[in-house]
Amino acid sequence: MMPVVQLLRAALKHAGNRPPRCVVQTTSAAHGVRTHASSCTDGDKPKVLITGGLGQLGVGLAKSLRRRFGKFNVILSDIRKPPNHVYKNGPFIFSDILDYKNLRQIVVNNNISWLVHYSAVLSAVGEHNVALAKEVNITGFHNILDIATEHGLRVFVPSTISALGPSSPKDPTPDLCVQRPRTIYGVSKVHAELMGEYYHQRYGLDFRCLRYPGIISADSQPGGGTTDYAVQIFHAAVKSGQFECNLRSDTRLPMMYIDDCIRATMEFLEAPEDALVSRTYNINAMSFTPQDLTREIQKVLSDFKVTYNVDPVRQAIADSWPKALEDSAARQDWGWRHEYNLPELVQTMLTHITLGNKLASAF
Ligand code: AKB
Repeated sequence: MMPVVQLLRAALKHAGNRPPRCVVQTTSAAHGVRTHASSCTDGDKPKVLITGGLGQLGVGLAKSLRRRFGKFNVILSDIRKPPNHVYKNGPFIFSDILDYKNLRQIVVNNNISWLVHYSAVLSAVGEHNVALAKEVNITGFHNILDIATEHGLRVFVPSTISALGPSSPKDPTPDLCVQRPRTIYGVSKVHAELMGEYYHQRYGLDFRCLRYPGIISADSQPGGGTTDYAVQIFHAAVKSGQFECNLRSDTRLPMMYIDDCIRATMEFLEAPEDALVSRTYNINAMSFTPQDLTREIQKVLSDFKVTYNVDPVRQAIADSWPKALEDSAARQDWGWRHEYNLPELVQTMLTHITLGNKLASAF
């Protein structure tokens, strides 16, 4: 374990130069100056269901949505049993997206109006189990689409950099371009983008989709993705001071800190329909390689060492993905702005993990 006090002091010293965080309220958009993320009155609070709630993003999003719409208006769901702190913090129910009747019952019984669909099998695991990825990511999504259409829900589905492939323009990748991904996960994301947009124009479904970069978070772990190294490296840096990376040192990928991802999702969910020129938007924050990330961590933890043991499956996937996403439409149409760049990400992650470990060992 690295000396905690020294690490915290160094991380906080760097963090001292950070600009203050603010929630964007008013943005100048193509449609003139408008307000979004405005506070809701009691009568118009949505009732939100989050599927795949125990993955990397569900608990964080539920926390923000509950702060905004009230604890009992946001239901987390999954097929796994939640940890105690999740169970105690607000409504949690069993929901299997492959069980149409169960899903429909939940939507009806809880008067759901917004559905955030986070259940998915990610890129690396998907390549090892194509049948499962096909079932969860495609069949499961059909259930979501049909139920959302039948009950007039607003439905948010994340796409990701995985929906692009080797023939897509890479640096930066525009919203509209050739999409020929080489993974079942990527194919399922293109399918989701296209089906959602089709249901929007055919049946008026309020479908909303953001293409996420790799998401980096301190207190929730990703599960089976290609960008996972960028989370694991921080835990290893704090715990043991060394890390074995499964991607080549020069693999440049788009990444985003979880707070930016959650804020983007909230703001996009709340954006007025007439502001949305499109239903699928890129969002971008920063891009880096394992080598860039290592150097930045070494500014705080100078003895940190990284070795490389490349996983050919993950490397092939990463090589087919964009290096940066072009996100000017999201910035213009609904006011997207990222807040975290690489130095801020590193300071924040190291501080959170160090404090988390310190607290855990105190109990
Ligand atoms: C993965 O690596 O599979 C995910 C993603 C970028 O969609 N994090």
